[in-house]
Amino acid sequence: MTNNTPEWNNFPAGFIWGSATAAAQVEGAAAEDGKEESVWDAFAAVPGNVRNGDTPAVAVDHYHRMPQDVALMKDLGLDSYRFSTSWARVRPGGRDLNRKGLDFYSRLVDELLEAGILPWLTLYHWDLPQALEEAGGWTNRDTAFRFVEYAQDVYSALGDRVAHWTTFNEPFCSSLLGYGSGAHAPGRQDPRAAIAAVHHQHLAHGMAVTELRGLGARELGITLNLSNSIPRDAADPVDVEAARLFDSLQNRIFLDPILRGAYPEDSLRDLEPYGLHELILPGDMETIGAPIDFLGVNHYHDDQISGHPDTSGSDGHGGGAGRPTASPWIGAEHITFPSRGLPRTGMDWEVNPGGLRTLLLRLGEEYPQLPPLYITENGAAYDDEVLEDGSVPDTERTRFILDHIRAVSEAISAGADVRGYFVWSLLDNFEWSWGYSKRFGIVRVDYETQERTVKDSGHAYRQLIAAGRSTAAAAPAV
Ligand code: PNW
Repeated sequence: MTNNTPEWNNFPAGFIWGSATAAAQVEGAAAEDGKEESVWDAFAAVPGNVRNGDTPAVAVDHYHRMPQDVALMKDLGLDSYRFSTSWARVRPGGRDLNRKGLDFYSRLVDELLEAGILPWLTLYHWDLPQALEEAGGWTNRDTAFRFVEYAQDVYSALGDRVAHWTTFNEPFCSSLLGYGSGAHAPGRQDPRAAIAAVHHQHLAHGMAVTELRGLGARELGITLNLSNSIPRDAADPVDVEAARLFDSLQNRIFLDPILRGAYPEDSLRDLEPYGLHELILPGDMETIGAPIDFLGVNHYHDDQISGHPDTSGSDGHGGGAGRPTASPWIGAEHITFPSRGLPRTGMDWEVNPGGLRTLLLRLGEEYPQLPPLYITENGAAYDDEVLEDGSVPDTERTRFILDHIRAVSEAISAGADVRGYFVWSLLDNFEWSWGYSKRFGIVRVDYETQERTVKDSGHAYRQLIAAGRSTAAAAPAV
């Protein structure tokens, strides 16, 4: 397959090609230089929560191998590196600043700038200090205020060198999976707590945007994991209603408050039994709707939804990898995800690149005040094979990435304002409740030796970026 469609070369000048990771997934050094436990350290310490008893304690040792990892990014030709700062490293107990922890990120940013790589910083990629969880975590409104203090610390140390600031990564996961289904840390299974976590993370986002804007931040945004909600049978009212509920919980309860300063009417009605109304204090929605400069979109799969019991072998969804989980679909626990018979990745997620194009175009149609978009994560887990010469011929991942990049290109041709694309992930890493059993990297990590090897997908991505730079027509063949 050669990707020589006319759309292939229409990426706008300055389009950012990057790759992403998150602190808890790569850093390790979980108890070093003053870092204390995050909810993920605590969650992983409980047997059964994470596949094979894996923990983020060592991960891929990025904390110690950071300069080599930045050299690797440079070698791949990345324009930008999307990483997160660990709250439990910067403010270990959630309250006092740990200068040594913050210094790590300062060194990382210097190293990136030295290599000509744009730092793209996310403040919250799920590693809440455990001490704050013990005070109620995201069910406690006070946590939003603690978040703003942490954001101020990071901004005052790095604001002179980092232009792109993302408040939250996928609040869906850190609220509905963390407090609703229990598949993610802190592992609570309480629908009211999950809804409180949604609202308080929104509030923390809005307050931090206002605060950092006041301090001079130039590019502020949030990253959401969005997914199409396709009714199994558009003529079946049961499926249509299930798709509405899914869309509300997966997409619109995040998009609408942030882009319109209001929860959707139907979501407010659906979630009244779980206390959403009572959580909203005067002024909250204006705070949450503070203007942002970009929206990050993470996309892995799109979803066919039904309101009927599933008989077709459900597409893998939101489930945990070990412990029994509840449904994250608060008030819509009955919805199912019938298979469409599409190929699946190692996460059991169906592959449908055209879904990304549809999603990007829908955002533009439904949200007139939509800021520029960046694909902040897209990628796939597969079981990689390592050949005797050490190479990793990950053909399926390569195809997945290139097909999705083509979908982005098609969306741009059709009018979507997309300005960058970040592959998830730079390195194989700690895949949350799946531990180290799922590999998303374009670079393989040997977990015994910590040796890094660029996979074929990494080579293809390097070639694609280089081709774009030289404006050559050639895209890598798969
Ligand atoms: C995202 N789900 O996580 C995250 O932002 C990454 O940290 C992660 O490694 C990547 O996608 C791959 O999973 C998700 O169960 C984890 O619906 C779980 C779900 C969605 C996103």
